[in-house]
Amino acid sequence: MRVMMMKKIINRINASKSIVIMPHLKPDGDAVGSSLALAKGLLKLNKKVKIISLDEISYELKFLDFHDFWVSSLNIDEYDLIISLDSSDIDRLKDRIEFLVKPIINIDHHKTNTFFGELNFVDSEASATGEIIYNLLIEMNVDFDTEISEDLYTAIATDTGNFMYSNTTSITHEIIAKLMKNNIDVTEISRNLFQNIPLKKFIFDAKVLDQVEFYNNNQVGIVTISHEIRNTYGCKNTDNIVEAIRNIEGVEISVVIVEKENEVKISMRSKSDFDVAEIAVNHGGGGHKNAAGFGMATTLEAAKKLILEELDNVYARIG
Ligand SMILES: [Mn+2]
Repeated sequence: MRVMMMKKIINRINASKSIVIMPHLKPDGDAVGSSLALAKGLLKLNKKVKIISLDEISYELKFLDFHDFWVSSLNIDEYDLIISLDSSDIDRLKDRIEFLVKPIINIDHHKTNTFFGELNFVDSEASATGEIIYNLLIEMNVDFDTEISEDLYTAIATDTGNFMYSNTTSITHEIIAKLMKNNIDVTEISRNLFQNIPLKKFIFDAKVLDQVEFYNNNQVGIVTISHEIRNTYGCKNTDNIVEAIRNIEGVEISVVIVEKENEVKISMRSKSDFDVAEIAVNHGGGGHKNAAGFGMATTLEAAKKLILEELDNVYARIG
């Protein structure tokens, strides 16, 4: 099945002249890294290619060479194909709705993927979309240079929590071993990705982490982040906070509730077998077993109450 779908996608790409790549909104390391690797690979195959995103690339990913590809606007009439990367559903592209007027190939690894494309390659066993793009570029006989290898290393290293999460497999490490043969500097990449926090962000994190509350015998850690404090420190990305809470001894589930313009965003992480994607899907969101989220038009306090009730129900069920 997968081999056939990969072949269909390659045929479709071969038949195309100009391709727009769409990573999900608020692109993370996997979305940015796989988009850049695919764009650079397609350029080698003489395709006209751009990556469209309305978001700025996050500080820890700016070391990747994105300038020739990353645009916030383009003339969609000049393109004949869209490739969506790392998006579980069409809502993750909805900020660019006016560009969604060409056939879509959907490539992703979220088990909650809704198969919204004309062709869909969804492999929930892949640790990152970067793993799928690695295989696609191999199948298309693209020569892996240092840049493409760095982009894919970044995609996989970030989505596996630097190879710590349960999605990391022997295949992940086999791919990484092959990428490392292409003259990439893993120490330098890791420094950029993980040891590069702006001081302002660090102070913001310290203030937020001071407010974390614990429930269910300290197995649940939860914090709310107001619009005001995010604006004061200019901090958009709070993924590291939900991860820091999860990293505490005995914590099984961490929850960060962020106040946005017209809604609140609930982001959850879990250890071991607790499936937070189930809760997210019930509320119209998505994700993976150990990392998921959703949005809601409500207040911070109401969202917190709702999550605590949901978790109480789950705890009552699993004991
Ligand atoms: Mn991903």
